[in-house]
This record gives sequence, C-alpha cells and structure tokens, in this order.
Amino acid sequence: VAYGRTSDVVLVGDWNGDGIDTLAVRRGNIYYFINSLSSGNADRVVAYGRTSDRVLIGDWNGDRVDSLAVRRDNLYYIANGFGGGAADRVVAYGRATDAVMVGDWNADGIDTLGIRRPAPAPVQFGAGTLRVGTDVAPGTYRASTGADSCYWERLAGFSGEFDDIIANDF
Ligand SMILES: [Ca+2]
Ligand SMILES: [Ca+2]
Ligand SMILES: [Ca+2]
Repeated sequence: VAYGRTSDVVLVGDWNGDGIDTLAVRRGNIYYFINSLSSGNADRVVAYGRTSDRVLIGDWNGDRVDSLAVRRDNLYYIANGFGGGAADRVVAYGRATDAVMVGDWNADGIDTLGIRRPAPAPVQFGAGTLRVGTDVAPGTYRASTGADSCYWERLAGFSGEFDDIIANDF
C-alpha cells in the first residue's frame, strides 16, 4: 500500500470500529485517516492539537473505535470522535518528563495511560551514625559491591551502651 508522504508520521488504529486496524498519517497537526488497507485518498482529514504535541492512539471510551489524544507536557487532550476542535476530555497525569504508553490495563475495553519514570538515583552515605527520618529516609540500604565488609546497627538511642542496639550484623 502506498499512502501519504515519506515525511509523514504513521499511526495505526481501528478508525471505524470494524475490528481491523488501518493507517493514518500525521502531517503537522493534520491527520489523514484511511479505513481500508489500500492506496488512495484519506476517508477523513482532521486538524487536532498543535504540531508540537505528541500524539497517542487509543479507544478512550470503549466504543471499539480508536481515536486521537495529544500530549502537551503532562496534559492529555482526548478526542473520542474525529470532529477536531476541542478535546472531549483533558486529563492531567504524571510529569512532563515521564514516558507515556497506552493500553487497556484492566481489560474493560477502555484504553488508558501508563507512565514510565526512571528510578531515582540511589541515596548514598558513608560510615557514621545517621538518624532515620532526619539524616536518611527510611528504606533499605546495601553495602556497595566491592566493599570488604559492612557493620550496621539499628539503635534505640545514642548512649553508646549495648542496650541501645535493637539489631546489628556484620
Ligand atoms: Ca477499521
Ligand atoms: Ca473510542
Ligand atoms: Ca481499561
């Protein structure tokens, strides 16, 4: 099938709810939908969002018809139809720096968003006595690989007496 231009962004979805995915191409903020897997003219041409928006495809309302959503920072402008114009829903989700993906995560026939966010950098500290909640956040800390040894204690107080040791290991 020859469709669109080489420079177009290609999208895939079921634009008419017949259970068959076909192509659409994006050129700036113009979307050219075709409902058959054949060369030819678009069945629908829709202007939506801005050229700088990231576009997502999903069945946002569970009617078996896929449609557009555009992302602008952490705002998602969801369209359930192909009329262009204003979004049917605007949803704020996650952070502008998150990677986003679309899926039907609970099998209810409605696509929704998922975001991926890199794990924060690990917190590190050296030898010493640290107050949990003040000097370090509560959590699990591990000796880095290559360390010869690691002695740790959990303390009930800072008296230095053995009675203050709740747990320890070497
Ligand atoms: Ca279709
Ligand atoms: Ca839909
Ligand atoms: Ca769902």
